[in-house]
Order: sequence, then C-alpha cells, then structure tokens
Amino acid sequence: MKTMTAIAAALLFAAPACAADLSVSDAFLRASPKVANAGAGFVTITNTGATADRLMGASADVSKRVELHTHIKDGEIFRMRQVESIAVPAGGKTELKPGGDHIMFIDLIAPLKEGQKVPVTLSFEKAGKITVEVPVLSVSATAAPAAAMDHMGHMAK
Ligand SMILES: [Cu+2]
Repeated sequence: MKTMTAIAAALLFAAPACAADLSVSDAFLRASPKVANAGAGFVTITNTGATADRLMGASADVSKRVELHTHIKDGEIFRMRQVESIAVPAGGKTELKPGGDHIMFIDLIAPLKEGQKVPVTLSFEKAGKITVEVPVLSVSATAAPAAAMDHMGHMAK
C-alpha cells in the first residue's frame, strides 16, 4: 500500500500541468515590445472528463493584474474585452490563441523577454489550480514551439 502511494505521488510530480481531467499544453507568452505595458499568454486546455469546467482566472508575478480576455468583432475592428471565465467543454478542448481568447498580463513589472519562463497559475472552477511554466516567445509568435514545428513538418511534405 505504501508503495502504491509513493508511485501515485511520483506520477503526480511527473505531470505537474495536470489536475483531475484537465491538462494544459502548448502554453506560450509573447515577448512584450519595449513600450508595451501588457503581454498576452496562450494555452490549450484539454478536458478528458465527462464534466465541463471553466477557467475562472490566472495569476503570475510578472504583472500587477492578470485578466481573461477575448476578442470581439466591432464592425471591422477586433477589440479585446475582459471575460469572467472561459468554458472548457466535457471531452473537448479550448484553445487560447492569438486573435481569440487569451490571458492578459497587465501592468508588467518588467518587460517579458524572449527565452524567459514564467510560472502561471490557472484557476479552474472544478479542477482547481494548475501551474504551468510558460515560455516567452518572440513578439510575433503565433504558436507554441511544438505546434510551430508541426507546421514546418507539413510544409516540408
Ligand atoms: Cu487582451
């Protein structure tokens, strides 16, 4: 019995970005231009469970405030708007990506530099808190490194 507990604990440590039925992948932040006082973060949340969950908020010590945002189309212009939560459907996945939902880091304490890693804690209504190490990519990055490599693979074919 003790051995089983130890194995379970080891497995938990091996998968820090998982809680219950949720897993977080493809996380990245965009480096902030020198003049910017805010940065945007993106993650993919996969829910393998039978119960829908919701991302309720996020926290990180790189900025004074962290908000959940989406983009809405206002005539021909896309504007960012704060949202209370982002739904994660049962047995589905939610992609936060440029031009859509994102995590906004407002009033940066220091500029986000490419190559830096930022621990970000995501708070879910049911799964609780999940902390992910989020790499900072270039100012114009549109996808996490793994996804970007995927695209390169497709182009080579
Ligand atoms: Cu935003």
